[in-house]
Amino acid sequence: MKPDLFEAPDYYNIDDLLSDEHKLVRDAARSWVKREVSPIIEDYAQKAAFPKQLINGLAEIGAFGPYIPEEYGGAGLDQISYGLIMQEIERGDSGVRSTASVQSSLVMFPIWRYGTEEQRKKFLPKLASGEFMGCFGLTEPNHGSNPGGMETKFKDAGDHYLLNGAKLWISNAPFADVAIVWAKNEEGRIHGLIAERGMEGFSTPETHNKWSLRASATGELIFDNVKVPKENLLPGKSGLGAPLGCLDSARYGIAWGAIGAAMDCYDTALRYAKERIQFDKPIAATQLQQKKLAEMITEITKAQLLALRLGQLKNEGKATTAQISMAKRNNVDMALKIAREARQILGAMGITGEYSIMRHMMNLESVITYEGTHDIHLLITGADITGEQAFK
Ligand code: TGC
Ligand code: FAD
Repeated sequence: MKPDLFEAPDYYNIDDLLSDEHKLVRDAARSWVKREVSPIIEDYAQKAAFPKQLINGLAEIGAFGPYIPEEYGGAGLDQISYGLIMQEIERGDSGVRSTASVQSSLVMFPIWRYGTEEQRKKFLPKLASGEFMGCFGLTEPNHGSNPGGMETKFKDAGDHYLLNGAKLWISNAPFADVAIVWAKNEEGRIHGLIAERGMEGFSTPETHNKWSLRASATGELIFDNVKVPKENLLPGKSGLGAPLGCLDSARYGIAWGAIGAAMDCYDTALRYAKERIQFDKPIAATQLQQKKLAEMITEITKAQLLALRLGQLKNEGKATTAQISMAKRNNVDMALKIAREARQILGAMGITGEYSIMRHMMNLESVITYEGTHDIHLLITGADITGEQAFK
């Protein structure tokens, strides 16, 4: 892979709107990605392996629980810093950002928000340091966009619960130490349970043959009469709103993350277009390539402003689910379109692993599907503005 010459585009001087702390956190993540992720990531994506050696560095830049209070091992940062960290990591690779998103918003968040003080003390510091890795099991073979129909269930068996069912497409599952599992009780009410590796009847087979997010490990969670201690139930919230609340936080991070992938594709294509000579002049001097590049920077700038405003709302506790959906949907779609256009600017070179663009493009095909598909987010916006649910 070519050396990482990335220069972040900031066409509207958005840096001026960030605090010194935001810039410090962002720059630390940016240099870590350049130093540790860029040199190795193509190789790991090509061989479809998760680079486990990045776990300590992710913890050090505050990517595990950026907004979780310091008393539980988190970085105690605000939501804009969280977004900026996700942006920088996804500039390197969406799969690495996935690992951090899941750990922070889908594992640490529910323990922090819905867990007991004992659960917080037992799990959060180890998750923040990367000593424990976690995963989040909501999707099932028969229930993706419609998680409310889940079949995974648990029942009271005296001093423990008995958990049965299966989850599919679970990021980090193959190596996770703990899994936040969403399952129905005997009354059909959804609850979160903490399953721990080593519990009898709990297995996590890996899903192979992915063309996307190849540097992220994906797998199944299988529960065959697993005895879960009663103290592993998250008591603070039940119903579908509990997992959906975690998704709000993760989708917010993805809205920022996708900007990172788009910036990397744009920056690579701009540099290539200035250097590549055809018909005795740089292709950057042709109107057709300028159109592509000008539209890219316009869309990136709009996405940056959308994410920043959403971050302000989130800091004030005012961001709604529908606002988060709009940003996730818009920014991921924007990044995927930019990856496709940028790939064309590089011609044949664009399909190789010498450049990051094709990897970003394939990764973004997952990002536009997980955490609510492109269609589902449109329907969330539609329901919000009309007051009419069109899902069912
Ligand atoms: P609906 O009737 O709309 O809602 C059920 C209950 O939940 C409440 N609620 C929320 N509560 C908190 N936060 C939110 N964001 C909420 N959204 C809804 C709602 O008020 C209601 O409460 P109550 O008390 O009235 O019962 O539910 P529905 O069954 O009609 O479904 C709505 C829909 C389709 C929007 C939702 O289910 C959905 O978002 N589907 C998409 C599924 C999804 O996003 N799955 C993601 C799995 S995790 C993942 O992909 C991780 S990828 C790895 C990585 O991040 O890197
Ligand atoms: P389906 O729900 O079957 O949808 C198929 C198509 O139908 C989509 O285009 C969808 O938009 C459309 N559709 C569905 N319902 C409607 C409707 N009402 N109206 C119109 N169109 C509709 N899940 C987890 O729980 N944890 C994870 O860590 C996790 N990680 C993932 C990692 C990867 C790499 C991938 C690819 C997925 C991951 N997922 C995870 C699962 C992900 O959240 C689901 O794939 C996603 O929610 C969509 O579900 P589905 O794939 O079953 O598609």
